[in-house]
Amino acid sequence: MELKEHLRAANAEAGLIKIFEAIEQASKVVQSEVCRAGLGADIYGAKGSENIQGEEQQKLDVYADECFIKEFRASGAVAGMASEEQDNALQFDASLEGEYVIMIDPLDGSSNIDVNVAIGTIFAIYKRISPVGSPLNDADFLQAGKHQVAAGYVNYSVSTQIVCSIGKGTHIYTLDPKSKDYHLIKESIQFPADGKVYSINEVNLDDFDENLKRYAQHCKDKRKADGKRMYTGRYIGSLVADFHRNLIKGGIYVYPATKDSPKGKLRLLYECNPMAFLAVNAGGKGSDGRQNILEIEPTELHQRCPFYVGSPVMMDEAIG
Ligand code: P6P
Repeated sequence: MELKEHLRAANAEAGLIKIFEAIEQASKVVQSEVCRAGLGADIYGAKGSENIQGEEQQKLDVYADECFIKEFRASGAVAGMASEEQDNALQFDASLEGEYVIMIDPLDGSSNIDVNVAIGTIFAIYKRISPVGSPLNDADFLQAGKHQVAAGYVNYSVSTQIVCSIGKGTHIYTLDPKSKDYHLIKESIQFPADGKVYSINEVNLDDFDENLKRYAQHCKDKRKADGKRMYTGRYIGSLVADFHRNLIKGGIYVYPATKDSPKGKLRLLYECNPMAFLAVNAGGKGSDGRQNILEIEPTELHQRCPFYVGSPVMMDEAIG
């Protein structure tokens, strides 16, 4: 079943279906460039500019951002969007009957582009708060994650997949390279309750709070009945790739506050909230280490926060 048909069968609103058509189209354009990195168009490497985060933008970061802006603007369903690559939120023509706003990380893990490792697009979709047709304001974008009406990611990997939820389960769709359509391959995937994989960059170990140091040591020390290690570490440096493996096999991903990133590195609105929405709709959990991350009331567009997401048993063990 194609993605659009599956959404229609789930009674998704017409505007949401238009948005997912835009995501499908933009992701196919990005995928065709990602898989050609180094060939033809000069899209490898850094663009020679920085985003508002002060991070060096890769050429594909900017290219992907432009692709999604174009398709969302053309969809007629999106009033505006906030992007990791844009200092401020973009407002599309206010006269459009766009009922939705979108937060997006157009290409997460872009440092992996040059080494041919999986990267992703992460998006969160909300109903606008301001009246349709009027100018957007900050409140439209600074909504708690629990108000998301949909979220998802595109995983540009061995195959290109969209994993998304409209609040009724989390589903996986694979792009058929021949038909160029996304087809449902897994409906209502469930995060395994427990798992054996932890994804943490332990170069920051000395910065971890005592509780996380305890948990990291627990993962190192825990043995099975046969004396073999219980856990293994897997950290790809691409949130989408690590999350996707953990969603299927069971596991936990943690990016805590560190000396380099005292508020955490990941962004609440377009990385943590959408991934937590997917996790919760698959029976998993998402937290900032203290509370359900979907309850946090945002104050800034690009605010960062510590992030724990994964199998519920592992999350309870890690957070205590
Ligand atoms: P570090 C990529 O930049 C990203 O936002 C996530 O996709 C990834 O998990 C993390 O940062 C990697 O950060 O500091 O461990 O290299």
